[in-house]
Amino acid sequence: MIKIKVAIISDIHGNSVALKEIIKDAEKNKVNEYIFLGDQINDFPFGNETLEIVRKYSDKVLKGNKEQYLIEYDEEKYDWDNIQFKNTIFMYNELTKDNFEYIKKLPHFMKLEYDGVKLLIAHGSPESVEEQLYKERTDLLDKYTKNLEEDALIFGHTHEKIWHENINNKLVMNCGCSGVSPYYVGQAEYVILEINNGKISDIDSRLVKFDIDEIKKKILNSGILLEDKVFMNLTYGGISGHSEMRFKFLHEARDIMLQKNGKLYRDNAKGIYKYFKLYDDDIWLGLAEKYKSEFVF
Ligand SMILES: [Mn+2]
Repeated sequence: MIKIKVAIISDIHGNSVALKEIIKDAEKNKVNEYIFLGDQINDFPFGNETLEIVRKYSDKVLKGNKEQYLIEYDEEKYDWDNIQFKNTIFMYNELTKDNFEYIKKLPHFMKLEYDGVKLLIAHGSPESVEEQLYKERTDLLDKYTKNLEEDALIFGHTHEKIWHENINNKLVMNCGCSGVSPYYVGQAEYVILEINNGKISDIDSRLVKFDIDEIKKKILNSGILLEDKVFMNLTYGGISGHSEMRFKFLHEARDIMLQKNGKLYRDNAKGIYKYFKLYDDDIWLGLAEKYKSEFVF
């Protein structure tokens, strides 16, 4: 009888503090395998530290859209000087050459097998890192499971809370968001999938505490605030009980940008950057002034 415990971790977004707590919890629970579903880095500026842990624990690691941004920025060398874009450039400059070469080689999806149980893992969807498989998108979930050879389709990217369903006789699971979930304060979610005797015997949604004050200190020491304070205020706000503020800020930015320019994306954007909403500095800084009472940096 073989029992395998697989930790599935998605969307860390550079939150190395949360990742360390997840690893501790997984080790306590006798996890033998680790899977990372993409967006390991970007948003919080602790990408190298995050990748050091990811690379130590697993070779089953996917590329997310946040890794893809850096790769395409490297290829195209966009000269976008928007303040909002500085967070991406900061991470691009900070990442070691070795880590950059590592993320370049990561796959968008992977087929895995544990004791006869077959899994298809993806960041967004089996076809795209950027496609969003929300729970309500039954059309897409049906499309991707109808002819699925594997027993399970497992993904992240939408930052919904962890959910799983049986669709077309397949397990469909969104593994939530470990590093920047808008639904928890100082808590990270991940999944422990247990395979026992050739069958999935348990799906355990874990919630582990992490120290948001430690993240605040690390942000202050990182140098990112010299480039742009707004993005860090939104990201830190998102994990410290102000995700509503973050949500409202970005929606207002979107509305103003559309009213002002009639578009959200750069004309010269290619690839994944066709999805990257880039706001003018006057909008970005204007809203920062409006929301400054809720900012901590
Ligand atoms: Mn993503």
